[in-house]
Amino acid sequence: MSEYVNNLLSKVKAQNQNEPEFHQAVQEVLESLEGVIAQHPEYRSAKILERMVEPERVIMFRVPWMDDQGEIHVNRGYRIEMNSAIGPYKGGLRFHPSVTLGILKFLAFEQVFKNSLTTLPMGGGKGGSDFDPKGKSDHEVMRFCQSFMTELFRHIGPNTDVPAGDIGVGGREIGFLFGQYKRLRNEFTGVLTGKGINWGGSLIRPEATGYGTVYFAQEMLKTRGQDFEGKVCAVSGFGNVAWGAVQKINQLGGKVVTLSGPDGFIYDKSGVKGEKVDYMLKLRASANDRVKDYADEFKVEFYPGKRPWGVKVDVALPCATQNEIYEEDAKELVKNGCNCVCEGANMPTTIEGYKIFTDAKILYAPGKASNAGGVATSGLEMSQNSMRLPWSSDEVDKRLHEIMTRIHDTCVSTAQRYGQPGNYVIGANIAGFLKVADAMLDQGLV
Ligand code: NDP
Ligand code: 2IT
Repeated sequence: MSEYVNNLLSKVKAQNQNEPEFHQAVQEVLESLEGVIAQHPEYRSAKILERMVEPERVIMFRVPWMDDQGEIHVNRGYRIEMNSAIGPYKGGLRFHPSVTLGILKFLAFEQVFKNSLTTLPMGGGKGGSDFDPKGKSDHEVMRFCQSFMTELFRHIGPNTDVPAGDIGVGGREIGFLFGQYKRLRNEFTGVLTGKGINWGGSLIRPEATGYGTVYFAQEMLKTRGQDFEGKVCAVSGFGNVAWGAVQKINQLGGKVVTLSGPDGFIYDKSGVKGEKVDYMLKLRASANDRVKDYADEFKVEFYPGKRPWGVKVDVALPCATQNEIYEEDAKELVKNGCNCVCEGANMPTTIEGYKIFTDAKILYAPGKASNAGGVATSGLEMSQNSMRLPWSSDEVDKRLHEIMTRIHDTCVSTAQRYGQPGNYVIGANIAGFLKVADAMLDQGLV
C-alpha cells in the first residue's frame, strides 16, 4: 500500500471509530485504486479520495412508534447521502436490528461505485433503521414506516434522493413509506423505487438483483467457455435476492442445493425448484428468521449454525448479508473445486476471503458489480416514472440483461487496461471511480 493511501486509510479509521464495515469497504476500494491515483495526479491534488470517503450529508433521527398493545418504542433512523456527483442520491433502506451508522456508511460508499457502473445517472446513498421487523404485525410495521417517513420526507425527493428496499424492506414497507410521503407532500412522484405495479412500480424489480447477479455470473463463466447448464450452485440467504437468483439459475439449467438463514443452512440434493421456490416467499414473509422450516417442510438436511460454503459446488452466490464468507470458507470453496463466486449481497466476502479467490485465479465478482441489477432496475423504474409510461417485463428484462453484460465487459476491459486481467475487483472499483471522480473535477470544489 502506498504511503498516501495508507495515511488516508488511517485517517478514515481515526475519524470514523467503531465503524469496522466502513473501514473494510474503504480499504478494499482504496487499495485497488493505487494504479489510477499514481497515473492521475489531478485526482490527488483535487483531494478526490478525501472527499469521497466523507458523506455529503448524514441524517440521523428519532423514530417513535406505538405497538399493538399501546406501548411506545423508539428506534433510530438514518439516511447517508454519500455522493451526488452523477445524479440524485440513490440506494436502499435496511431495517434490521444489526443496523448501525457504520454499516449504512459502508453500504452508501459501495453504492456510489455500483451506481456509477450501471451507466445510469444515479448518485449513492443508503439508509435504514435498527427496527426489527421480526414478529411485528402489519399495523406495527405501518406505524413504524409512517413515523420514519414523517422525518425522512423533508430530506428526499425524486430529484434529490430516491430510496428503495434492502434487507427487511420489501414491497409492503415501500407501500407504507410511499403513502406517507404522498400524504405529507401532496405529490405523487417517483420518490421511492420498488413500488407496487399498480402505482408506479416496474415489472421485474423484485427479481432484478437476483436475475442480474446470475446474468453477471453467466458472463463470467462464458469467459472460460462455460455456462450454467448442469452446474451445482450454493446460494446463501433466502430473501429477495436469493429468490431471484434461484429462479434464474433454474431457468438456465443449473441446480441450487443450499439456502441459509441466521439459524444455519439447508442442503437440498435434488435442487431448490418448483413449489420450493414459492416456499421461499413464505419463509421471507413469515419474518421468522428461520430456514430450518424449509428442511422440515421438504425433508432435507439442515445444518444448524453453519454456513453453506463447505458443500461441493461449481458456483457460489452469497445473497444474505455482509461478511458471510471468511478466509476459511473461501479456502474450503476453492479446495472443493468451486470456480465462480458471484456476490448477490453487499460485501459478503471479507478482504482475506477475496484474496484467496483472486490468488487461486477463480472467477470472483464483487457485489458492487454483480448485484447492480437491483439498483439498475430502480433506475429504469425512475425513467418510466418520469415518462409516465410503463415498460413490459420483456423490455425491462432485456435492458437489465444488457446493463449487466455491459458492467461485466467494463470490469474486464478496465482490469486489463490497468494490468490485472481477470481481476473483477480492480475492474469494478476503477471503472466505478473514474466516472464519479471526473464528474467531481468538472463540478469544482463541492
Ligand atoms: P431480504 O430481507 O429479502 O433477505 C435477507 C436475507 O439475508 C434473509 O434471508 C435474511 O434473513 C438473511 N440475513 C440477514 N441478516 C443475516 C445474518 N446476520 N446472517 C445470516 N443471514 C442473514 O434482503 P435482500 O435479499 O434484499 O438483501 C440481501 C443482500 O443483498 C443484502 O446484502 C443486501 O444489501 C443486498 N442487496 C439487495 C438488493 C435489493 O434490491 N434488495 C440489491 C443489491 C444488493 P433474516 O432477515 O431472517 O435475518
Ligand atoms: O444494495 C442495493 O443496491 C439495493 N439495496 C438496491 C438499491 C436501490 O435503490 O434499488
